[in-house]
Amino acid sequence: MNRLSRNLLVTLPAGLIRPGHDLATVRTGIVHFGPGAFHRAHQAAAMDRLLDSDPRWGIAAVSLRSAGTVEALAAQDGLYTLAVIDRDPSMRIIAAHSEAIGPGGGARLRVLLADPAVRIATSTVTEKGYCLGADGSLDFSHPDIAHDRVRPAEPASLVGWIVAGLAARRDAGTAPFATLCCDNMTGNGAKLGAACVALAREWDRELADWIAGEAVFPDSMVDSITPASDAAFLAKVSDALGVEDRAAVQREAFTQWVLERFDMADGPDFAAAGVTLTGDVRGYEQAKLRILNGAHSTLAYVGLALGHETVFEAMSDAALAGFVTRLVHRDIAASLPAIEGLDVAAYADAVLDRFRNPAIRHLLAQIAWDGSQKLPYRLLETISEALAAGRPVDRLTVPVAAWIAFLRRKARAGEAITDPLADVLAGAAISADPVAAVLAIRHVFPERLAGDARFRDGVAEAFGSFDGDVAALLAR
Ligand code: CS2
Repeated sequence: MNRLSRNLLVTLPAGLIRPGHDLATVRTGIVHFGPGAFHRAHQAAAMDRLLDSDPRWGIAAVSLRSAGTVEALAAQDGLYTLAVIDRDPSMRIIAAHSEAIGPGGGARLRVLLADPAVRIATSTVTEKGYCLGADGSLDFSHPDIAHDRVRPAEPASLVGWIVAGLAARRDAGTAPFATLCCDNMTGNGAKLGAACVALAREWDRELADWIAGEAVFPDSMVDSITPASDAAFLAKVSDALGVEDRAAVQREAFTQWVLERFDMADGPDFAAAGVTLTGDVRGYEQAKLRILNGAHSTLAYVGLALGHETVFEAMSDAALAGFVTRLVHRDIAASLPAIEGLDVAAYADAVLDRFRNPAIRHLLAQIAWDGSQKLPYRLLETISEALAAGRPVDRLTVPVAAWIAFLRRKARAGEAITDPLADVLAGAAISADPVAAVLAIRHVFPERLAGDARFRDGVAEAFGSFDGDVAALLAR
C-alpha cells in the first residue's frame, strides 16, 4: 500500500476533508516540541485551519527523544489523518507541519530557533518533560538539567533548548519568540518561564534578566480526549483512505484551547483558529485539571482495580460512575473559585458526558501512566485545600489509595510501571507499610499534606478496602 503523500491527496475518497491550503506555500513560524497524538489532534488541527488564510504558521515538529513520529511525518510530506470519533464522525487530512526534526537534529533546530520568522515555540512533552521538582521549580538534580547547566551548547532538555534559542536571539538582536506550554500543569506557562530564567541564570545573569523582561510564557488550558493510535486504528484509517497513514490520530469532537492573551505584533489570529483568549486562564485551568483530569485518574486507578479497561466501561459501572459524579460535584467543584463565564456544575456534567462516549476507546492503562507527575495537579492540590478549609476528604482519599494499590499490584506482578519514579514507587508499594512509604515520597507528597493525620488515615483506611470490599468505598 502506498503511503499518504501530497501527490496522492487527489486519489483519496470524496468524503474526506482535504486541507484548505497547499502545504508547499506554508512557511515555518512555529517550533513545536513533542509532536505526539495530542499535539497533532489539538494544536496542529487548530493551526491547520489558520493556514488556510495565513501561510506563515507552519509547524516544525521536533522530537528530542524518539524518531518514530517525525519519521512518519517526514515520509508523508507532513500529512496525516485526524479522525473525529464521535456522534458525528469525520476524517480530515491535516497539513500543518512544514518540517520534522528528530533526535540528533540539533543543528537544524538551532537555525530555526534563531530564525526571526519563527515567532512561537510550543510544547507538549507531558508533565515530566519540564524537569520540575515537587514545588514546581526547575529540578537541578534532574540528569538533563545537570547536563544543560554545564553544557549550554548542546541541550538535552526542552528547557535547555528554549533558553539556547532565546540566547541566540538576544545575541543577534532578534525579538524573543513566545513560548506556549500546552501541557496539563497548573500555571503551566509561568512554570516554564520560571524554569527558563532559572537555567539561564546559571549560564549568564544578563540573559536571565533579558528573558524575564522580554520573553513571554502565557498560561494555557488545553483539552481534547485523544486516545493513543493503536495498530487497529491505523489499519482502519489506511483502509478508509486506500493509502497507508502511520501518523493518523483520533479524538472526540470536543476540543478547547484557552490561552492567556499576550502581545505579539502581526502574530497569528488565534481567535480565527478557535482559541479562546483571556486575561485569566487560571480558573479554566484549575477546573479542567481538577474536574476532567482528576476524574480521569480516579476512573483509571479504581476502574483498573475493578477489572475495567476503558473510560467508557468504567463509566458504565453504575457504582463507580456514581462515586465519580459525587466526587466531582461535591468535593472537586467545591474547591474551585467562581470562574467568569464558566458554570462549573454544567461544565462537570458535560465532562462526565464526554466520558460516556461509546465510540472512544480510551484505555485506563494509558491514563494511569506517570501518576507521580499527574496526581499533584489533579488531586493533591484539591485535597490540601479541602483539609485547610475543614472539608471532608473521605472521597478524595480514595483515588490516592487506589493509585497505591495499583502500584502494589504492578510491582507484585513484576509488571512495568510507566512513571519517571517507577523504581522508587515499586519499592515503596511492596514495602511492609505501602501507604506510609508512598506518602513519604516528597517529590509527590509535600510534608504538610503527608503529615496531616486526616489525609494519612483516610488513605490508609481506603487502601485497606482494595484487599476487600471496594464496593463499600464507592458508596461514599
Ligand atoms: C488524560 C489526559 O492521559 C491522561 O492523563 O487524563 O490525556 C486527558 O485525556 C486530556 O487532558 C484531555 O484533554
